[in-house]
Parts: sequence; C-alpha cells; structure tokens
Amino acid sequence: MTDKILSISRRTRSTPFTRRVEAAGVKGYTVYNHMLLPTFFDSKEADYWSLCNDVQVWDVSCERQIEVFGPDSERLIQLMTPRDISRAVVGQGLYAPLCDENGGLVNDPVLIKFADYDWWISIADSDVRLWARGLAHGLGLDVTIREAAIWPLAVQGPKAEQLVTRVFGDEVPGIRFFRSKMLEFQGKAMMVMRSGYSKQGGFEIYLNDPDLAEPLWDELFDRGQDLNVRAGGPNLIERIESGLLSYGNDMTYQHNPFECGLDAFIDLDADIESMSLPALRQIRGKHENQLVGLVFDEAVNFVEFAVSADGRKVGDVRSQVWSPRYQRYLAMAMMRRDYLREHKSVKVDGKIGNIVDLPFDFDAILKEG
Ligand code: THG
Repeated sequence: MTDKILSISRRTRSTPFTRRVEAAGVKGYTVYNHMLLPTFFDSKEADYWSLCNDVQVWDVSCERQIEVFGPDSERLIQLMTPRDISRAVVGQGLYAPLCDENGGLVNDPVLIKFADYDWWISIADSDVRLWARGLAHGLGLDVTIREAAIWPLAVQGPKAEQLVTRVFGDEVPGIRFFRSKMLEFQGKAMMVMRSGYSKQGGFEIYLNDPDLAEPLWDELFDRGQDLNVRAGGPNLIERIESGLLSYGNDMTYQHNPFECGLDAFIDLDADIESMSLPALRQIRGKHENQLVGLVFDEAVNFVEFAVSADGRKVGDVRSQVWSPRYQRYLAMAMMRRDYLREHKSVKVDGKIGNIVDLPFDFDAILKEG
C-alpha cells in the first residue's frame, strides 16, 4: 500500500507539541491511541542515521498514561498483568504484557509505579482505559481510573544523556534503566525516566504542564544544536533491527505472550492474583504460532502479508523493512510452530529467507553470508 494523506480532526487528537512538530517539518503521521504520532521528518532512512549517530526529540504524547489510583490500584494492575509487580519501587517502570482471561494480549505497556497506590499504565495502541474501568466496576474495586494529563517527550540516541543533562541537570546520568527521578524544568518537577522505544539509549520526560511543552521543546533544540539534535519519532528501521514489538502490528489480542516471545515478562510460578495466569499456565508450550525473524538478501513483495509453503499458509508477516546498516530485508513473521519444527527457511516472491530467532543476531546473520 502506498502512503496516503491522513485527514486530521478532533478525533485524531493533537498534542501540546504539535505546533513545534509541524514547524520542524513533519512528513508523516500515524494514529496511536486516537492521537497523532509523527513517523518521520526527513526520510525514514535519514531519520534512522540521525537517531543512531546523534540525538532526537520525539513527541510520544500518544503513549497515554492510564492512571489507576486508590486503595485497590495495585490489585487491579496485578489482575491485568501476569508479570509480578509486587517488588516494584516508586519511580520504577516495568515492561509488562496485559492479558485477558484467555491469555490474549490486550496491550504491552510500560507499567509505572508513580507512588504508593498510584500506578500509570503507559499504553501501546489499544483502549486499556475501557477494559480497566469495566474490570474495576464489575469487581467493585476502590480505584479511580483516568487518562492522565501527561504528554511524554522522548529524547533518544547516543547523545541523549548529554542533552537531557544540560536541560535537567547533573542528576540525570545517575538514573538507571527503567528508573526515574522527579526533576525540575522552569521550576516545575516532572518525571524523567531512562527508557524509550529504541535501543540507542535515552530518556522519556513525562510533561505534566502543557504550557511548558513549547519551552521544553525549544530548550532541547537550543541546547542540542552542537549535538545535531533533530525531531524524530519511533523509527521503523531501528525498532525492527532492535526487535522491539509493536502492538497491533506484530501482535494483537488474538495472540498470547508466548507466541510473541514475551515469556521473560510473565511470572507463571508467582503467588499472585492475575486473571490470565490460569489460562497461561495451560497454554504454555502448546501455543500454535511463534513470532520469528525472516532475513532476505533483497526486498520481497508479500502478497496480503502471507507466507505459504506447499500450497498452504504457514504464517504471516507482521512488520518488514530494508535495513540499510546490514543490507538485508528484515521481517517479523507470526509462523506456525509445526512449520518451524521442520524448516529453517521460507520462500516468498521467489526469494529464500532464513528463519531466525528474535531479537535478530546480526553477527550470526552476517556470518551466514
Ligand atoms: N515508553 C513508554 N510507554 C510506551 C512505550 C515506550 N508505551 C507503548 C509502547 N512503547 C510499549 N511497548 C514497548 C516495547 C518495548 C519496550 C518498551 C515499551 C522496551 N523494551 C526493552 C527490551 O525489550 O529490551 C526493555 C524491557 C525490560 O527489560 O523491561 O523498552 O517506549 N513510556
């Protein structure tokens, strides 16, 4: 499919940064949580090199924060995720799948323990607020659930730490991965976490005052001039190379976390009350599909995203991109495990692709030739 114009209205919500994003020359948007998400500014490939070599500022306001507070907040969060959250400390983020009673993936957010009895669900693209409110109402839980007035701004890339330190001060380098500090910008404290949707390193600033959006954006660009700071957004090339999953693309509620390789973020043996754990304990090892990588020497045309063999469909491609760094065509595909047991490659569009585990291991891939 070729790119089309996106018609923008109130429904495709803008953000406090949108005017600056427009002024920076945004060329593409997608819609995420009913909100605009910039996808690229120069070209996807030029943006990729700027992210990997320098530093970018991303308007990721669409990572909406579903705030759950009140006496039963931790109980509700634990019901929604099969990851044990009991040892989380205030200020910590936890990447965690949310799963329904069948083990189906509802979302894959970052859970943030903002304070005791105050959790933020930093959601991927699905309507978690509705599900959470339904559960809370049905179970009679004592919680308040709302979409918080928070607009995350990510600063990503190898020079991100330098830039964020210039703006937020010397406490920044001491922030560990998926931990945060409350730091001041123009006298207002906001959460700064070492996190973000790339593997180039960086921070997310959880802006809590829309009037500071433009001053914050401008300060990052003023202080980052010598670092070649650019506007950017989650980059398709970088995130596929890094094996970062995208809910709605790589997986949906029809998949379970084992199929997506999220096993490490599930505590099957924990003594916790989580609504998906009984189903997940049953499903483990018996799931039908597995998300894997496919590696081709040249670009491939998938017909309707299908991967077929001997006249039957054996999987489908969920995300794909040409990697300019490795000179390979990379795909993430949801493949039938019965096919994977017997095969190490697929043939699509007349081209052979190797099946590899995720995340991609490029040393091994390049050695294969
Ligand atoms: N930051 C915040 N919220 C988010 C995202 C984010 N919400 C939506 C979306 N991104 C959720 N998806 C992901 C996917 C991967 C990661 C974070 C969010 C991630 N994973 C690391 C990894 O896979 O190596 C670390 C996981 C860990 O060790 O805990 O960072 O980007 N606020």
